[in-house]
Amino acid sequence: YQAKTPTREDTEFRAYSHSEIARDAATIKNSVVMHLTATFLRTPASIDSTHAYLASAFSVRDRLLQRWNLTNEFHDRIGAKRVYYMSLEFLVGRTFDNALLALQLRDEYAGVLGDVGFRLEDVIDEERDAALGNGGLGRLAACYVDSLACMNYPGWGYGLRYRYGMFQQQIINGYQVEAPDCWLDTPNPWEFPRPDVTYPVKFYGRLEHVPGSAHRYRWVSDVVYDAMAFDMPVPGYGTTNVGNIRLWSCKTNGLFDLNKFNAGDYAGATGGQVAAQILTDVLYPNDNTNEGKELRLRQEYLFCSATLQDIVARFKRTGRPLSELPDMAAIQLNDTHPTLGIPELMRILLDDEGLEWDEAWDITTRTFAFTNHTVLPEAMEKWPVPMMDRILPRHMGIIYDINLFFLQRVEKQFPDDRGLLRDISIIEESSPQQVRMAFLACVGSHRVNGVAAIHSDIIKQSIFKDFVRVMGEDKFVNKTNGVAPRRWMNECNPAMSELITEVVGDRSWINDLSKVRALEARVDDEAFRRRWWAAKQANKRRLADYILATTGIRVSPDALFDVQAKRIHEYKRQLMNILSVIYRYHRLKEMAPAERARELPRVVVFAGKAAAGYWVAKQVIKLINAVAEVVNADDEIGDVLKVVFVPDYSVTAAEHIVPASDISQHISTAGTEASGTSNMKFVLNGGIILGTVDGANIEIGEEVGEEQIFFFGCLAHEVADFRHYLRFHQPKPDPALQTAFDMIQRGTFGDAHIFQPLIDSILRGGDVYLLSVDFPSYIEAHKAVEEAYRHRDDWVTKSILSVARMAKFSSDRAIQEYAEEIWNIEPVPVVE
Ligand code: B1N
Repeated sequence: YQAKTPTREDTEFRAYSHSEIARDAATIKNSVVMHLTATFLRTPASIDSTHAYLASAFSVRDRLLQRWNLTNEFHDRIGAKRVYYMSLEFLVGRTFDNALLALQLRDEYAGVLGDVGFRLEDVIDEERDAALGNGGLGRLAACYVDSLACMNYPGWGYGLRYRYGMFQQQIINGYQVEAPDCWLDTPNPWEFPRPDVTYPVKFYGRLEHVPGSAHRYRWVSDVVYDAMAFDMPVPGYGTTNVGNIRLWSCKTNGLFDLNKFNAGDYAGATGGQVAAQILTDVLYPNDNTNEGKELRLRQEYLFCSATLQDIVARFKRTGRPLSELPDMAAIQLNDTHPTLGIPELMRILLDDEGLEWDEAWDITTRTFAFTNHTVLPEAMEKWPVPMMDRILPRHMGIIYDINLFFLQRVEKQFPDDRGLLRDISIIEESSPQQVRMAFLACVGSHRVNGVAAIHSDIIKQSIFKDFVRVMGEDKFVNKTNGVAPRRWMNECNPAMSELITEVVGDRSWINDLSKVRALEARVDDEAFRRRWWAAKQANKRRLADYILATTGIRVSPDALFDVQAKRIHEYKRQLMNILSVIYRYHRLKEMAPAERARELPRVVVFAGKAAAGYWVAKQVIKLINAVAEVVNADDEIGDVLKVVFVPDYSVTAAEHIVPASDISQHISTAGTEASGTSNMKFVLNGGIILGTVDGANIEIGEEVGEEQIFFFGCLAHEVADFRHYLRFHQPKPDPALQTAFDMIQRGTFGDAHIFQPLIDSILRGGDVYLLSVDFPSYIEAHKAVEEAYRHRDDWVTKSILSVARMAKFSSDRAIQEYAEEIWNIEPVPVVE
């Protein structure tokens, strides 16, 4: 690749692409009308809000792509080192509003849309979420590319372009029912297809050793698919920088089988295309569980191969020797899902580029770093050796060699420790043998990090204990998660954002969250406090409307809004929450009307999806809905207690729910939630946490101060003993918990027997998540919350102080730490 010398035409080209984005109404209107007529064939009579959205989105996209080009051309030209964030999930949500805010064109577009008869809010609502992720891990990836763009760091996300994202959740008869998320059935303005960026990816086949070499093989296979790139621009707020998420889509590299076609086998003729497409058809809807399916392994490999080929090709265009790859590229593995990138880079360096093992290994380990996101055993990726050997024979061979050299080193360091060799081996000696992907990722990376302080400590003492001994403690670091203030404050909470802007004096806090500290000075300002409260109330009214629209349930914005919104999982203990609601309902029923009228009215909001095959989680959803139905219909109870399950939780739903919480619950069994990120979002929006001493709750408590958080429950170091005890002894539920069980068993919420397995998981199944242990302190914590909420003055103080002290949890802080301590990259503002 040789850049050509610029001609006069090039200069004109550049003058166009460097031109400032036009902000005047006439130009914007022109471009919207152009797309309405020329891209979508509308006449004034046939414009609906769908097309008003599409046309304005395409008009914004034009401007973004111009900046996209500038950004990447600039980074190429100055030879900037880039970070590549490899993730099987990017939970982006909507882009239109985010882009308008970033380009500071929101008012302009609102004006132009108003002229043609549409409200911006309605037009925004036409966009479908890009839901290419399950939960926290995928949303974290989206926040991180947002921060990269906003902070002018050169870097891209890499992922898969699933045709069907996270399924849509319907609630039918109280049960979750999954419907496909056909998000690409309408035109998607936020992706740019790149047919010229396509790589072949091989599967199966056999190996031929290259004579005269030590580690070089030729991999011969007939099964070759094509991975084609689609680029999603990531608008940076307050910068001309535009980031990128490059997503791969799979197809066959041939046309179709002409022989079969000519023989009349039409289905067979396109069979290969169908088989290829399947690879990027669906996102696996598992959060914190490893499905272990062969298709998933093939997805992972397609992703890793295309990405590494692309990174190496881009590097080779610089003309530098391969030994300098780690000076130009840092690759971050978002959990183990992209770990095959390690043997894939080794394969490219050994087989395609002809490097020797030691040099290839040195380049590889200096390039990769690995983030672990969970300690749950059921989430640990392991692949059967026979499966890996059949699908990826070359990679299996490379993994064996990586393991061999690693174990030789361990043996030299700790001679005669057979147990250590067995425990630390990348290959687990089970039958069949399994490849432990977390170990491979650890051995192949120069840094391993956890996602909150407690989590990073735990992994050093558990899954990576032996690796700390062998590779030293310095390899294992902490990078506490963060969230993007653009989406999770400025975009989703305009009322509060206006107040912050007023206090700070300008909008600079959106890219520099340390400035929100200025709020502390206003905490005693009566007028300000009233406006703060009013902003929260406005958000609660907005959520009440959303609840009415999605569930038909009417709730009072004057009640305490108590929210638990996250994936449904036993370790997150939605069951404990609903059991406490049942107990509350029981207490209310026992009261005399006058006493009941003095109770603090509360709306308990649940939202979240269960993995399609996770039976227990689905029963929990059913129980929540069964309780909601009875409680909400009880005239004696009225507004004192409402229970709501908001269906189809998504990024967009979260943008409605998060700003409206008074308290939010993050109540995982201590030591099980690696970090959590919604805990940060809720507090950044002036909500208070009711939570366990787990994940990032701990650091949030340290930052905001213990007056500003309600902790309860046993501590992580106590869990093992409780679990051990409960394996051999039935728990004796305290009276409150027993009351809740009794109510269910009496049939208060319908057929008791459907819920018996949930009760049994506590009474007979060892109560692995320690509900019986934490329930009494949980009930006490609820009382403390109520008491505090009744003192509105103190509550507002807590809310303001919390937001003021949350700067640490900006993803900008997290990304800066990664950049400086792991990636060794620098911000480079784009200049001409
Ligand atoms: O990653 C988030 C953390 O804040 C959460 O605490 C953590 O639970 C979440 C397999 C996962 N860990 N592991 C997953 C997702 C999909 C999958 O197939 C595991 N998700 C988390 C961000 O650090």
